[in-house]
Amino acid sequence: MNLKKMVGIESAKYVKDGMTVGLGTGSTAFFMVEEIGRRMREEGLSITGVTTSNATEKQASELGIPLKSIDEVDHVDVTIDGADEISNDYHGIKGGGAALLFEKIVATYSNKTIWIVDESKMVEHLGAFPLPVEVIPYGSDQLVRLFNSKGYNPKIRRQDNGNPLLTDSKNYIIDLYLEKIENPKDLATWLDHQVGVVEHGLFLDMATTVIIGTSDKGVQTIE
Ligand code: ABF
Repeated sequence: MNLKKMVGIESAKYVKDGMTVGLGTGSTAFFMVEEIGRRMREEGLSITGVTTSNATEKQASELGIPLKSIDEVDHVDVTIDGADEISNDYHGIKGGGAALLFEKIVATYSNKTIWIVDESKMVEHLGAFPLPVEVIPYGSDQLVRLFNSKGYNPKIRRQDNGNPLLTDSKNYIIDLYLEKIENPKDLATWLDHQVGVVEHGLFLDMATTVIIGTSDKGVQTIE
């Protein structure tokens, strides 16, 4: 079985009747949402979903999963989401799917956060995957210049037609090609203070559980 599908199905076991569940974004989270839909149909599972992107909202709606916005729920019991990189100390880079802002918002109000990945996402140090930074369009070129001056190799993420990609919040993504992030916490703090930066893809100390699909040892769950 596909490693992403394997961990998507495994993670859905953490979803219990009556829960409010943060539904992540990406090709791995896709399988988790599908499995929740299957359990609703075949086992009568009843949950409330809180989505992290328009794409997941579309998929969940088509499966008949009842949905609420993050502002309509008191809290989220568990959020299950993918990741682009997870380091040895379980920090993550997310945002390859341009959904990092809503993903971080939903994770922030979740009692548990489960990341589901295939083994290719596990790294020693963060940074080989370009770090997504969500920015307001006005001033984004100034931020590119600032990131360039810091040696962060910035690149505005663009659609095939060459126009900047717009997130669900109509912001831009600037990807920082850092190769290796020596101190994620310092970088996260610095980014948090740059005017025009809405959010970044460093998810530090946010995962309570990581479920890894491996080709030789099946599913590995780290709590
Ligand atoms: C999402 O999961 C994004 O932050 C990240 O880009 C994606 C990982 O994607 P995939 O599961 O498709 O590899 O949370």
